[in-house]
Amino acid sequence: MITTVRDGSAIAVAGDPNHPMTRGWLCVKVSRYLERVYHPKRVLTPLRRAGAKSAGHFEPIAWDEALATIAGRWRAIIAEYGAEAILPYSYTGVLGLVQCMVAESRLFNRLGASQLERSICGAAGELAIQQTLGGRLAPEYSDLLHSRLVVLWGSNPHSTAPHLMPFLRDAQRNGCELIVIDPLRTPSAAAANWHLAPLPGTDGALALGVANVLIAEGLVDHEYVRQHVAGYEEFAALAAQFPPARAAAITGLSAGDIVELARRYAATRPAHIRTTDGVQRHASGGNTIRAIAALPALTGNYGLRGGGLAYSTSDVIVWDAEAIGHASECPPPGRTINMNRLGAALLGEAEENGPPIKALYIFNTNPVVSAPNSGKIIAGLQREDLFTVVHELFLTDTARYADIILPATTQLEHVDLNKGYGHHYLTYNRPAIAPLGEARSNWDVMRALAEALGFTEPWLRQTADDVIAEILQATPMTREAGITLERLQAEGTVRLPLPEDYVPFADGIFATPSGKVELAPEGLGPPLYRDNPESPAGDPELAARYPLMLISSGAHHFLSSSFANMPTLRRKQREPIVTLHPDDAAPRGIVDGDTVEIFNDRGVVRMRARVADELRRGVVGTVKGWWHSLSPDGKGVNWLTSDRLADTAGNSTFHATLVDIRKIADT
Ligand SMILES: Nc1nc2c(c(=O)[nH]1)N[C@H]1C(S)=C(S)[C@@H](COP(=O)(O)OP(=O)(O)OC[C@H]3O[C@@H](n4cnc5c(=O)[nH]c(N)nc54)[C@H](O)[C@@H]3O)O[C@H]1N2
Ligand SMILES: Nc1nc2c(c(=O)[nH]1)N[C@H]1C(S)=C(S)[C@@H](COP(=O)(O)OP(=O)(O)OC[C@H]3O[C@@H](n4cnc5c(=O)[nH]c(N)nc54)[C@H](O)[C@@H]3O)O[C@H]1N2
Ligand SMILES: [Mo]
Repeated sequence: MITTVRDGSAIAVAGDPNHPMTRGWLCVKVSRYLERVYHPKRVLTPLRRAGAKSAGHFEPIAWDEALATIAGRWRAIIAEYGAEAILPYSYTGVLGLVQCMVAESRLFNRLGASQLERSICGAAGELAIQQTLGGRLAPEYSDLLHSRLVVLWGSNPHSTAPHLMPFLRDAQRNGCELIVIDPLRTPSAAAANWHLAPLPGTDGALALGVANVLIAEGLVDHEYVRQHVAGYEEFAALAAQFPPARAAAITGLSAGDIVELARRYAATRPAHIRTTDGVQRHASGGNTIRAIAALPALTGNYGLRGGGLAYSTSDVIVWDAEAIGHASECPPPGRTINMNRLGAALLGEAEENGPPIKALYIFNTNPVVSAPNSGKIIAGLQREDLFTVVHELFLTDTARYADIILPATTQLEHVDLNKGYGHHYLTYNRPAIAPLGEARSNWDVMRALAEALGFTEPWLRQTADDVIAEILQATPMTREAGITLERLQAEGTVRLPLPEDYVPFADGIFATPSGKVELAPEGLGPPLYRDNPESPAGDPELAARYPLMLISSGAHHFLSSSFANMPTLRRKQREPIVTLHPDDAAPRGIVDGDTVEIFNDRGVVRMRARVADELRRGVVGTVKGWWHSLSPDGKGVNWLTSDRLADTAGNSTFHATLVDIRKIADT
């Protein structure tokens, strides 16, 4: 991204024409980034609560006073309860090396604070890929031009990865076939040759059904399996239990469609599967991704240009962990709190393995809007004895519950180093303008807090540039390739040292214990299928009361709850809308445009109904991101979602949510 600056103010942002991914254009959200930077409601000074929690009354204070207050409260809490009573709560408001990874680890390691299990997004998928392939590696977007078949499996790049789309469209123009597997007919699905709409959370059974057909019809690449796959026998024995008829009964697809999917996938090479997060925010998310990741192994698609599987490119470079967190110089790590259980943790669950949480330090995240089961989180944040600091750009729904709010910088105002989110380039984020008002970056606040707490370690005092230089030097890949801070500053974007024709796993070597694709890893076995506990199949009694399955995926004009307070983008996203199938709307007396309430035991949320046959009967769809405070009755979708954890890595299960919907009289 290139920013044009005049007299110290940013006046335009544009994609870098020389960057191989953005190629001169930005997505609908980031192209309006200046509206965010210069938003009249940015928080520009530290603030102290002046009134009841959540009332939204704050008064400005000086940084020195804010820092001294925080250090004083933390010292007192540590003296009485120990450092584990402090919980840092952060996610990926920024994804950079310094402002995310280093900022979330160093100071809190030094304190011995509670650790946060950051599992709200893709932890199940990440671990599943790790277990199966040994690391998260994925092909370049441009390799789609070599694909003859692309399967988008629970992935909606039209909205969530727009820079992929030109490559996909070019591939389609070259004759590549596109199959989309999604309970919703997303824009990505509408442009496909074939759209399959399984019941949510049943993709594990679908993948096993496809494997069953591949095996039964002799479509397996046995030479590839012999050389590069471990656990085939165990996996095949499991797949034998999922003949098309059974997979059809579970997924709600026809047996014929499952057979057809397997045949087309096996017959068209290279075939590329892109599976991202839709399928894994379910109770069996990890097993589902493992089952899907088996299919390229059975057909010998790994290592083929235009084939393989795309989940994430994140492990193509793994930063030196010690340089990031300096954990070896710190007290033993505190107990771990799962971020999806924030409400429960604040309301007593934390005491099962340590002291109560007495202090929260929230940054890079907006849990009141974005984390599951909002009602519990809000109840927890209202605790009078809880000392909450929120470092933010805006007075978000979360910041309203803070005792102290600290003003944060935007990407235009701080130094950072970004690695690819789906590609293989490193980009140095050079600040274009000075911080607005008294805003400080995440890392600068950590340095200031370290000083207020009296810590003298040099790695708590470094500038962001020094941090980057240290980590580039400590990480073998960048050190050996001569990728230095100076080079990044000079070139902006630098390709990772990978061969020009890089295709993951082209050498047939996987970083697993066996060196092969593991279909039944030691201690795990093959990827078992289980019904979502919160689904009609998993809990018929609950489904009798709440028969509709609610999916809330990424909004086209928001990034989670970020950007959802920007006037232009809010106008484009219109209002909170729930889409129902005509056959679900009719018996409820709901017509297009009605105001409705979506409800279950966790909450009641008001939205506009849209009636369309864009999704399966029994499935209703909305988006994540609308702020509660900008929603019709002050409640957003996560009042409805479950804080149950998935099978793998303590992942969230947002899409495993049962609800019902009723029409309400228009007001
Ligand atoms: N515009 C925009 N872009 C974003 C985001 C955003 O909020 N807005 N969020 C960013 C973040 S944090 C992430 S993690 C990524 C996520 O990006 P994606 O992986 O694309 O995730 P989602 O949009 O949550 O879901 C993708 C699709 O999965 C479908 N789905 C849900 N359940 C199932 C299921 O059981 N089976 C199948 N087959 N499909 C299912 C949904 O209908 C949806 O169309 O996007 C990133 N990009
Ligand atoms: N219903 C439902 N809910 C979901 C999902 C879903 O599919 N359905 N998806 C989940 C997923 S995939 C994710 S990743 C999570 C995301 O959830 P969060 O990580 O909470 O993401 P956001 O809601 O965008 O909140 C990020 C906040 O960070 C702030 N921020 C941005 N830059 C900075 C900075 O430099 N410093 C500081 N201090 N703050 C900054 C932004 O202003 C914003 O308020 O949401 C989850 N929530
Ligand atoms: Mo995410």
